[in-house]
Amino acid sequence: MAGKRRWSLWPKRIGSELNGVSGIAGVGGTAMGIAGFSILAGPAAIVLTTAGAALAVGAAGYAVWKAVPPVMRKPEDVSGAELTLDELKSIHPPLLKLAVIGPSRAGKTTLKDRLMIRVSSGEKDRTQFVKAHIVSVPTSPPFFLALLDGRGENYSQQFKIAEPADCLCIVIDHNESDKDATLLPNRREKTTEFLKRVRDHLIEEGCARKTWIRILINKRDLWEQNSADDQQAFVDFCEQEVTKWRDGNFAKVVTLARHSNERPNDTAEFMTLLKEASEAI
Ligand SMILES: Nc1nc2c(ncn2[C@@H]2O[C@H](COP(=O)(O)OP(=O)(O)O)[C@@H](O)[C@H]2O)c(=O)[nH]1
Ligand SMILES: [Mg+2]
Repeated sequence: MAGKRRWSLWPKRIGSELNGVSGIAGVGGTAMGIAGFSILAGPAAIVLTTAGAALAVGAAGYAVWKAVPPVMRKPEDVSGAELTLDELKSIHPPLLKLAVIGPSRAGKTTLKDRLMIRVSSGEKDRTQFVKAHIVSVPTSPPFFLALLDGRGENYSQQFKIAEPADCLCIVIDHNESDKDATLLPNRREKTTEFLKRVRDHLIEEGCARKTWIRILINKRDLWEQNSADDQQAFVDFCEQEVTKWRDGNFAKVVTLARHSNERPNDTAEFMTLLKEASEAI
């Protein structure tokens, strides 16, 4: 039903609001009131006490009002929208959360744009903040999921989206360039380090096992230009990385695919995976 709120969340939300800024104002107001009452005498005490009480009551009232749970929205009402992780909590029924993680410039945002059938903004508009993008998967009826994207170089953003996600798409590549086919050893080191940091974080936080993890070896339009032997060595490296996720039992299923955001068939294949995910729910 439109306009519904989850009132059961209200008391907890009031608690956190009171702990915040309005709570501090409330305490300050109470202190002012007590000070006015106990230290001063005459009209000054009355003025200070009244002002303190008013501030405390006002702050508490503001906290209670601010804590009113947001109106629940239906997935279809937010299709194509960009939400914060907090706003995502007001979608009912809850959406499947897919975090797209990977080193900076691996092609995460481009993949998101392709899935949302959007022209990629490319260099002009680098990812700044964590966002949940609502993707409509073309099933009948359509299936909506929240694709979480953040800055690759900002590890805390990567952790923040990997943690609550039901599924992970890990985008890796051979070179941070969008034109250079050279298989760079230092990009491998960066990838290994990045993936280890994410796994360590998921272990530390005791995160639940993901439903699935898909690792995309992106930019194959470039790295497949190398000799067969060099390509094989690169794919072997990627497979070793996949093994670490499998051995660590981070998901029920961990799969690897060669991918390019420049190839519509590859995006279509990823969309098929999302359709299968919708059927599994
Ligand atoms: N050649 C090629 N370039 C790509 C591919 N995917 C992304 N890029 C380019 O790589 C750069 C970084 O992509 P972006 O999606 O912003 O990376 P993010 O930092 O992981 O979000 C951009 O210039 C993209 O156009 C791909 O599959 N092939
Ligand atoms: Mg990005």
